Amino acid sequence: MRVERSNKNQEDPYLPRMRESIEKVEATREERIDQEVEPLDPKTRDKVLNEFHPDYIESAFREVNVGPNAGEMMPKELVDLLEAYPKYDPSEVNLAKVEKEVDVLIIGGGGAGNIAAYWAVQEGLDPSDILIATKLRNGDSNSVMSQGGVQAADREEDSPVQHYLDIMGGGHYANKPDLVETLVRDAPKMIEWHEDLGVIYDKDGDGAMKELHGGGTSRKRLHSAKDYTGLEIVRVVRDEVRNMAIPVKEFAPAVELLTDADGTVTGALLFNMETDKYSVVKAKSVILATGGFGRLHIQDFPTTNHYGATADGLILGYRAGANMLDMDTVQYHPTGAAYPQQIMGLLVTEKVRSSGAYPVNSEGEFFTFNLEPRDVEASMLIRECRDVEHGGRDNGVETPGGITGVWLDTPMIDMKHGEGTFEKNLEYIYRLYTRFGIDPTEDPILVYPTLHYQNGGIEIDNDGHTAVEGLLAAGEVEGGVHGKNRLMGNSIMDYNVFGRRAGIAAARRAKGESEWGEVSLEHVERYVDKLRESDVDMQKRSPMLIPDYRGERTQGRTLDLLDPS
Ligand code: MEZ
Repeated sequence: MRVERSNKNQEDPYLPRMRESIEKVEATREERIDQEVEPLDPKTRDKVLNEFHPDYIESAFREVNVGPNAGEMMPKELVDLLEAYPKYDPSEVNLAKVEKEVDVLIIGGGGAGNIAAYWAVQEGLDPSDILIATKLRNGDSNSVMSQGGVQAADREEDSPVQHYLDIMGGGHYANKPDLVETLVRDAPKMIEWHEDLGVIYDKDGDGAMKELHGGGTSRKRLHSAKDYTGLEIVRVVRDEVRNMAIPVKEFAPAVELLTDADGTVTGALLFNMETDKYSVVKAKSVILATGGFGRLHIQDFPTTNHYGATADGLILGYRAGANMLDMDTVQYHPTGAAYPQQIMGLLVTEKVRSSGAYPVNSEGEFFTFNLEPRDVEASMLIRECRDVEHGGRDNGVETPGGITGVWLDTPMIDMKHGEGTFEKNLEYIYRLYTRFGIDPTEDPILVYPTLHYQNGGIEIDNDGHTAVEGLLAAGEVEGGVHGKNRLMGNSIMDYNVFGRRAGIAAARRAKGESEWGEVSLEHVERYVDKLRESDVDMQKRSPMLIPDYRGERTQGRTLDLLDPS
């Protein structure tokens, strides 16, 4: 049912000066609707990235001094956590008291964790020999917040080779080729598996899968469930996990991995957030599936990420000796909500652009192709908003909170494809905005890049093994698949393909181990020695577990930036 446009009866949610700019957008819409905008050539793309992408701001990065990636540059906010002392209180930890012994311990209850658990059972493990331990509730994750779609080359005019080339090009050819090959080969099978389980994908009247382009794709291969694709997939998989009665421990983040004398991972130290007590879980294989790091608010960006995305898995894995790849890049999604303030930084799915909407500047002009690879599109938006003095074009629209954004001309979608298209295919976005009196089928919405994804992560092989014996990783915490820039819809496929493979590999490894190993925190003690040698401030502690929004910090911006005066 159509929601009555509330601003017909209420005050205009846009300020008069914003409304004046919207009038310019409306005045040019008819002539823009059939206008073609060409993608940038490779040379210009590089130039724009160099000048405007936040990854190219050298002062935002710092060299890591300890651990397997010592000598590499990473975002300062991450290095602060890598170069920090453990959080647990040794006087409260009793390693001799083991709460549970399992075959496979999965740390994280998002898409990768639940999929790994499902496939570990398919590989022959008894569900009761698995444990999913998760920081928040099972399912609280970026996986469910992923909106626009999942890529798989399953049409005649497409092929895994084409998909492979797109991923490699999008990632600036820094990707690990064998991981990309694995992803594109497995992808069509994963979509079939979803359908068998009951995932409801968008279909045409004749039952064929509706597939769209995403930024940087050479073929239409985005499969979606309206604009809550990740939620739909995790809904179904999590139901399976529940039906199989795989044990789940909620509000119980791992605060450290446990290792034996050889450095093999043999379990984890969990922290019960409700009782403040630690517990020891021994495991024959451990899978890190803790997701990404959006809540570090790198370079003070707001984020699309869920509350628990605080890089915990990276910290734990790194202390145990797992190396990381591509941590010198961060993904900023081009279209985060810039207005109204209550939703600042939340995701406005790329599917809005895939469905025909274009970014438009304050004068009502196109300034970019709408489906450039993400890093390029984000840079084009930043260029349009930045003032001339700093090399930009100063064509953004300022919000009452002092943020500058550009219009995403959402009414173009119904104009191109017929009334009702937006509401039917982009239900979430429609509801998100109408709650604030903005009808995106009538008015454009204001957007600006927002921190969205950790392009890199812990290096894995094709089956999710890390460099550390006994430790596997799956989903956003691992790296290598996406190189220096992920394309839309490959994160969902990543957590599916490598969640499945890690679950199977962990189960196989566990079946080959007759006994549980010894558990110790010796690897942490060795890491602490190195921190001391590097004179790291003793006050610094990690993993973060929960972001701290007390004091000045809001959703990624300090309060003075939001002060309209
Ligand atoms: O892959 C993603 O990040 C995704 C699907 C996001 C989106 O724009 O919807």
